[in-house]
Amino acid sequence: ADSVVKIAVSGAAGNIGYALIPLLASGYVFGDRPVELRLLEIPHALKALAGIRMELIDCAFPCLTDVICTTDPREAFENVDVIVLVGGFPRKQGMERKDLIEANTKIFTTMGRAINDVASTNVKVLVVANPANTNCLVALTEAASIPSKNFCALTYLDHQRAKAQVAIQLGVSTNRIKNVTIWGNHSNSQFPDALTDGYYLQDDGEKVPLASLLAHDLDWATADFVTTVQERGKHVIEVRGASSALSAAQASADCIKTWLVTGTQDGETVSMAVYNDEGYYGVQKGLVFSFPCECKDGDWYVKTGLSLSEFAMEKLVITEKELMEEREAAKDLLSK
Ligand code: NAX
Repeated sequence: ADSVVKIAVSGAAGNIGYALIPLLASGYVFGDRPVELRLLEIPHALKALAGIRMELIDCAFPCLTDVICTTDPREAFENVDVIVLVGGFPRKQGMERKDLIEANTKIFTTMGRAINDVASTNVKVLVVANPANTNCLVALTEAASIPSKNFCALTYLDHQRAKAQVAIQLGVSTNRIKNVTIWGNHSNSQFPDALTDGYYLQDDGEKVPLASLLAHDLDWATADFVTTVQERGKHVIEVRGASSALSAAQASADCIKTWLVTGTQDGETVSMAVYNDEGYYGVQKGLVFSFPCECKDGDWYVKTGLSLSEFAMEKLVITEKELMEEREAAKDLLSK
């Protein structure tokens, strides 16, 4: 029989947690492998978490072997295969970004140290909580004994948002859009890119470049499209009255599945924010930056050799600058 996949989820009683946990427990991500869940929360959410545990029992998922609820990151992370860090300090009205970074750097320092001390060196960590790229950087820096390749931050939701907008514009179904890229930060500074060579529409056996299909729509592809994707999260909050949770959970599950279970299809890439140890595309080393990635056998590889326009390079510099500022703000705290 297959070995049990042990998965820890922090912030498990929150909005995204509530939508993500069933995707992990039902076999959507890991097929019929048995799953053990470690659900991590802060004390005030422990009662709600106990309620989620009751609901999980009532789902009678055939693959779910155990659900452990805890407030101790060490208990949650010990010997697990996958960690999804969804729990963080939310941005409150009037809060400045530097306050958000401060509150979350503390949390992610704790997470990183616990991962360092008790997790297996093969553990894979997906950071969802904002500011996602910098939280991921803090965690992997603190978890010095774990390879940085084992971490990523979620930009898959932005990737799917970008594909969906291109599909709507072209009047085709989203699953026929192959490859777009979210470059940089999971924030408004990100660069959603639909025009680089190698992005295409799958049309029966034929691959039609998006750049040629969008040639008459360049104003849209370089302006409206970019801001729509950048501001999609904000727009969902305005309309729904709460931040994206269903789509964020689905993207988290799909990111884990692509990274760790299925890999990417031949010729296809997904967007993942990963530790830039190589200086890919001229981006400063040492940032967690979203790139087009291929996944195989549980590892990601940044797809290199795409030929970026001058316009794209300018956009990359903007989001790189923001990530450098975030890193500086977090570093100041780390050194204290
Ligand atoms: P919620 O506030 O509903 O849930 C967060 C949960 O985390 C709460 O239950 C809270 O008790 C818990 N928590 C806080 N500090 C913790 C700690 N130190 N240890 C363990 N648990 C802790 O937020 P939700 O809507 O679920 O969003 C979660 C995070 O995802 C936020 O940071 C949000 O900004 C971020 N998002 C990231 C996205 C992405 O694409 N990367 C998109 C959606 C979302 O905005």
